[in-house]
Amino acid sequence: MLSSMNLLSRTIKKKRHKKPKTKKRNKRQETKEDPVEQDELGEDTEGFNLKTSAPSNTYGVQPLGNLYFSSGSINSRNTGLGNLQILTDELVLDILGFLDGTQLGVLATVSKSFYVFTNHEPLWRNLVLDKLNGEFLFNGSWKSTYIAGIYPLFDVNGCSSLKVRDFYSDYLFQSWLCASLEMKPEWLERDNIVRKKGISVEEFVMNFEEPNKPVLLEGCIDNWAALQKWDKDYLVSVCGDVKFAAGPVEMRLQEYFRYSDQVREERPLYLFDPKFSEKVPVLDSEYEVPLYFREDLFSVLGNERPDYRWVIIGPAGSGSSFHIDPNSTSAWNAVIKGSKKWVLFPPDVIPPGVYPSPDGAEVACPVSIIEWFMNFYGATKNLKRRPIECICKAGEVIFVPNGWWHLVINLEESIAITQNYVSRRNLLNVLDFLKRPNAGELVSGTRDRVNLHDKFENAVESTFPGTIDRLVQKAEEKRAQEKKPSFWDSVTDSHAGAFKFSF
Ligand SMILES: O=C(O)CCC(=O)C(=O)O
Repeated sequence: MLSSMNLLSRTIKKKRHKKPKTKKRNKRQETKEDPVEQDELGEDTEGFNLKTSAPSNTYGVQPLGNLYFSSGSINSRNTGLGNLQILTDELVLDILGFLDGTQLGVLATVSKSFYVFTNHEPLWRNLVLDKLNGEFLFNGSWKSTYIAGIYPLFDVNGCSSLKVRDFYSDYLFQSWLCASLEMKPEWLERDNIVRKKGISVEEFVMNFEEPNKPVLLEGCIDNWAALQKWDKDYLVSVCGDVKFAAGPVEMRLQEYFRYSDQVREERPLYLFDPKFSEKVPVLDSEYEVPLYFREDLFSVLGNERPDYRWVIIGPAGSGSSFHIDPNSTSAWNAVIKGSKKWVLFPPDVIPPGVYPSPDGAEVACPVSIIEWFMNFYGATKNLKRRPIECICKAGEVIFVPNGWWHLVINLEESIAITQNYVSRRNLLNVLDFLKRPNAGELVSGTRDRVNLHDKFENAVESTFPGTIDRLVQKAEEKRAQEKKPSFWDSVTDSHAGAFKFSF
């Protein structure tokens, strides 16, 4: 266990699109809303637990604060960087990112400091993904994977790593820490989502879809063959050598599993493939859209509809950082193996630590999901409007209403299916979204971003004539209704907080 420490906050900017682009308890609701006392007692008073399988390759990097307890007070980070010591660690790494593997190897011999910086695993990960483009066998670390891929005759197993004394850097330390931490129990215990089993489609629409509220649906995929069959061995036997999108590359499934079985890193590559049904039709035949989500108006676009269904596979610690789903669609996400922790904020509450750009096209957020938990989860307990949270387990399906921010982390190796859809309840939202002036930037999952609005509107109109007009009229009536004061509003004086009578 580590003692509590101050952690610096690192952010990255991402395009707003939810899904990575291809190319590139059974607690009921009543049990949930009380844990204020629990938070107050538990949070921040405990340290962090390291995973038993935490990566050991730290090169001896220590957090900067430890420098003040060291007798020599020398930071070999600075002495070994020479004139470059004035640069931030992030900038040093950005510069090193321009070098190839041989150059990094040569630079590593210059000083202890360069040795540590040039061995930073994300640099080697980028090189592997760039140069080997999905054609690699993960070899325990990204550096040795790179060397084995580029110089197959070189014996990477003979290489050992050195520990450097007196190297202090919060940035590098935190990167290791985030790869090594277990989720704290406090981060997992809040469970305040409404859970339903066996409700009718009408109840779902009235209580959740229409008011745009999340719900966890139990028992609605019990008939899926996938639920019984899909595990690592089965998937490898059916499609082990089929390539799937994982981060910026396409990898054979068996090679992805070889990677995900070994990897311990802050942001593991996540397999997130929008074409799995076409690539492996048998997978398509082993699940079906749950009853509640069968109305999907984007289907009127046929092959021209934006990407809408994904198989999602990842090790513990992988997941999706805060985002809103694309094109103002709603989604469902069904866990087939493993379990996922969800944190959801309504559309009008921006999660702490998340900074969307004014045009909504980009989002800056902490570098990793675990970093968000370390630095921002605690802030959610002071919010007036707390997030909806849950752990979604195998056989359960979560409904993610349009516009809701959400973050997901896999608590164990997980396999899931997700689909995004447009029903009549959010058709007008989607059309509005597609018509925004910066649609070319915002719309995702399709090549023809700018014309999607007109194509979709025309296709809906010709398949379901009059539907859009009826929905517009209904929305206007609802707005008028909401503006019209109720009887009690009309007889009370809202400013004085008293009754007003005008006989
Ligand atoms: O990682 C996951 O399973 C969640 C995926 C997600 O957030 C999404 O599909 O929008």
